[in-house]
Amino acid sequence: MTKGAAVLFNRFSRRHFARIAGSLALGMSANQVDAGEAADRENRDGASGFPNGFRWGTATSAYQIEGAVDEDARGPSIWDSHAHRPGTIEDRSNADHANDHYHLYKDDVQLMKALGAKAYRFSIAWPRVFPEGTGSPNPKGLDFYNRLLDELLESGIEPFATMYHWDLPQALQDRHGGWMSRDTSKAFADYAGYVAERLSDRVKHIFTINECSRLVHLGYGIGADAPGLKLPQQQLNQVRHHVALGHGLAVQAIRAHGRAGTKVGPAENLVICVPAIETVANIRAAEIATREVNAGYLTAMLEGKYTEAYLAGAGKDAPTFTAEDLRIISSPIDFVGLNVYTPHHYVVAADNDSDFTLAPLPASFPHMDAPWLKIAPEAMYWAPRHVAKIWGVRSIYITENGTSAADQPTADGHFHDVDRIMYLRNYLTHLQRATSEGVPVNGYFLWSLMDNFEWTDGFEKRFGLYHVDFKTQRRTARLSASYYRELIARNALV
Ligand code: PNW
Repeated sequence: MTKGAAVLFNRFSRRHFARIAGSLALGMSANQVDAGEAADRENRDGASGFPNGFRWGTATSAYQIEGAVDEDARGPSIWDSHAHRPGTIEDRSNADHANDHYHLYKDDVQLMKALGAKAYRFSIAWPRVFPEGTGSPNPKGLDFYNRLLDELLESGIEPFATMYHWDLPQALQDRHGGWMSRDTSKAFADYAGYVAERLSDRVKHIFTINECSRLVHLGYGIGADAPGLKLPQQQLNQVRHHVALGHGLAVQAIRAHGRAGTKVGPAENLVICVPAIETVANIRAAEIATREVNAGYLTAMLEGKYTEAYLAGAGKDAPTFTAEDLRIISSPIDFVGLNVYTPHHYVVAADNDSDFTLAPLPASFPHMDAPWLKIAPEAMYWAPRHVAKIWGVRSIYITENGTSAADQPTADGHFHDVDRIMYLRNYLTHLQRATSEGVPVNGYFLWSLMDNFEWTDGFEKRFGLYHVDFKTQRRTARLSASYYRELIARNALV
């Protein structure tokens, strides 16, 4: 416990004790004690609040919720093909219908409104806008997002759009091997510029690519995600370079075609390095490690170079690139989006060449409803703090945070997802630690508004504040929805 926290703790417990003692002596009623508690809570809010104007929102992505894959001339995406390939999805499902959000978007905006959320992060499906990836745009595809934006703004919800959340037009996979070719990076920028030109009158914040590292690693490295490839190391490193290049080209295209003042940045799943013990030496080691383990992505985007250790480690498999590529990759951005779920490494300072050791997570490390979702609330402190400290980033959004939970309905139809509430409360406590120390986090998007198609886990893993019955499309608020509504209303921890 920090010194400040210890002092606070003592003050609260002393006062609490005095109140209880006093109420017993005076024979106060339970109600009066409650009033005392309310006062206590107000005091606590003062110490546990978030900055004024902090944006609270929820997040989703196109393929995971929209459905309507054949409607209004949408082209096929690599995820349509992947999900229809036997053996790829845990429950043999696909997202042909998913949440039918394409038709139910108005109802879904009402779900956000009921939370009091004032921001929403969604993604635009590239194959709706350019069914062939490039060439003729499909106005009917873009119209869906026009309708969605109008609905959001009418409900007082600020839209934050992601340009690429993994649903590459299949045509680009067929023509160029997807991100194996820099033609895809260029096509991405053209599409992003086209969309920015038409939507930036209403969308002021744009994320380029969601989680470069996952799409590269799972899509092209181990082949679990679309397009399901297992490339050798050199080609994989080249894909990584093309994805980073696509980000940079899109930043430039969005600036060139969007309205003045349109803000743009990536939505990364930073590989999060937590100091194992919060000593000065370990914190320093965790910062050094963060630069290295993110060398292909955020480090390149923010520094305009691949680190020596990254290139040396890749050796003969290093990607081919030009100095101009690196200038593009590091085009100035307005903010960094961070998806924070889980710690990736605990770091211990070491007297070796790299100055750090990555401690492997023991098998006993606790996790949520998915084995990868290890529980470490402090990841929510260290991720933005590292990004602000190492690179001097002045605006950060938590673009995703949340957990799946396996709650079953009670006899009267309630969903008491108390483990999700536990997870959120603890992560948000560490987010509050960060903002109260001045780490410049401007908003938080909870993943997810509602249960949806969880990629290779199909519909088996449920991340929603709202439960979805996929047979009837009925949405039911879970207890965590009440938790989040309460937190938003107070702009403080609950
Ligand atoms: C994110 N990790 O994926 C995606 O952006 C969402 O589309 C997805 O539904 C959500 O998280 C839940 O899985 C991640 O291992 C997958 O750190 C894995 C990790 C992080 C994010």
